[in-house]
Amino acid sequence: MASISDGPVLVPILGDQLTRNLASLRGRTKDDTVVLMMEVWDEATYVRHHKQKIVLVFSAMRHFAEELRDAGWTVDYVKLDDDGNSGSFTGELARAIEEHDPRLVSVVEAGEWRVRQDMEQWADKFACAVEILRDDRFVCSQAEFDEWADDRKELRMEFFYREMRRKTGLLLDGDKPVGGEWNYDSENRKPPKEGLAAPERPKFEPNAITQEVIALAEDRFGDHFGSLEKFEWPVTRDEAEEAADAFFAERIECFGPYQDAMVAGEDDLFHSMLSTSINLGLLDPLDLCRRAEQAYRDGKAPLNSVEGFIRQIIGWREYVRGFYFHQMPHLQKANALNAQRGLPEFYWTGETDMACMADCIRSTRDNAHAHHIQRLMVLGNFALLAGISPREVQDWFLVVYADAYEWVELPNVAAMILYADGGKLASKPYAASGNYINKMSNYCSGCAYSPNKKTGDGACPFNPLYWHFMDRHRDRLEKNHRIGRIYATWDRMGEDRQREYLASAEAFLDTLEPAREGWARAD
Ligand code: FAD
Ligand code: DLZ
Ligand code: SF4
Repeated sequence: MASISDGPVLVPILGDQLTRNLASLRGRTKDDTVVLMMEVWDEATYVRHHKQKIVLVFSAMRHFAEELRDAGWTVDYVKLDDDGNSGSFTGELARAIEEHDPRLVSVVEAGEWRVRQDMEQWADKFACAVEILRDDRFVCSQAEFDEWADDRKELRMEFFYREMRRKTGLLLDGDKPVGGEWNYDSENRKPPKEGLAAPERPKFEPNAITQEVIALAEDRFGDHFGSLEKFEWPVTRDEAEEAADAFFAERIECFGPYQDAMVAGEDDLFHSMLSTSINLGLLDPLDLCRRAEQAYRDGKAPLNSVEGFIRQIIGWREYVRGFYFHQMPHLQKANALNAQRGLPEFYWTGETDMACMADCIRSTRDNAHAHHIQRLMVLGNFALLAGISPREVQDWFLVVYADAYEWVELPNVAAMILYADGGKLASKPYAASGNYINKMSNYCSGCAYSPNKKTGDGACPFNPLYWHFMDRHRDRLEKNHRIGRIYATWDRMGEDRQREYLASAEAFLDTLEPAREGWARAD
């Protein structure tokens, strides 16, 4: 039973809710509100996050608390090393309720299922009214997604995306898509030309607050994966806006055409590099989409780039979030292809002769980032073809990226790259041989393997692994209208050639050393 108090409203703000436009803050008065922000061990250690992610989240939280205080808000901020830090959101909320005697706790729903489960207990646990508000930074509410999804046999992003275009009015002329098509992806697959490089993007030097957090991370999380040698992420709204300005001024033009291109040592190419800021709350996703549309309408960016960017945000980003809550908790355990192999150690060390994998892992270690096609068609594709256990791949992707939160990571990993949901999210597995990587990158010219060699010594491992994957999942995939035709090619090869492919794949798989325990989660 909630007690009657005439105390303030207590507004907990989580590490990925860093905006003054949060539903729980909007319309509140400063002298009647206490904002609660909590650095807690539970969040810092539920997986062994890349060190840069911990620095990013804590630094952005500390800067946001400062922004709020400067604007006149009262902020109760708990640092990780504060004496008596209970280590959990629920523990710190209990302490804050005791201290501030609020009449109401008003909080925005957590992005992760795990945290949302705890949050839903708060009303019963505390003698104080608790309201959990919808996170309206997303265009689509969960109720809306569920209603859309429950009516359908197959969930496909493309149809959801059109609904979101209609809902937001983005890139519409009346009720028709601008240019006549909803999707210009077919124009967005240019291979990289010789010497392709993007303009330098803004990088942000760590200030005193960030340096303090870097020292904390080195001290407390020094053995986590990843390098802290350079830390260049935006940690304030102003920095994030500067990063967005630079993207719209210098890179959006080529964003579309080269979206799928990969170049060794060119870690960002024309990607926006805004996911960390969007996910933290420093940038508003819909506002970015409107800016992209304006760039098109002002003749400053081509339609294929602008539509592609908007589709990633109101299409994929919204879609995977709706899908996540629609499919949880069983999505975490999904393993439709019964993949059981352990994650190879080289995912953590980068020590492999495969030049594409080594470069993507290096970027991941140094920047806590790899761009989409590296995650999907190199790192993800290898995990799919090699039959690595979804649980281990999920943990890896959740640990290593600065933009990783389970609501966005899990659908991309379990459903998009591993097909572990059996095809609910994607119409076919994104399986590809070395040909694809060779076409879309310059990796192969610097590799110990040859993409043109199909089996035996020196053959690109993706080639035999591709056919090994196709062969072992024939029963399921042959019926798939998007991929089933590939079996005619396989059958035409004849048994001897097939045996060579399978033996070559198995010989390679036998060389993989499983990762030691403890990289992703504490022993
Ligand atoms: P851009 O290429 O510039 O794209 C613009 C924005 O679109 C991104 O900032 C992001 O907000 C959104 N976006 C693009 N693709 C996706 C997608 N598939 N799902 C959701 N949003 C998308 N993104 C995360 O934010 N966190 C993750 O943990 C994450 N894990 C991924 C794991 C795998 C296996 C794959 C294939 C993709 C994952 N993504 C994840 C999506 C995507 O790779 C990143 O959002 C993107 O690389 C971030 O870089 P960027 O800001 O330069 O993106
Ligand atoms: C990622 C992260 C980390 C490492 N630490 C914290 C923290 O100490 N306090 C906090 O409020 N948020 C943190 N986060 C982000 C949260 O994990 C994220 O807000 C929730 O998981 C969303 O459900
Ligand atoms: Fe990657 Fe194969 Fe090319 Fe080497 S040859 S870079 S392993 S695709």
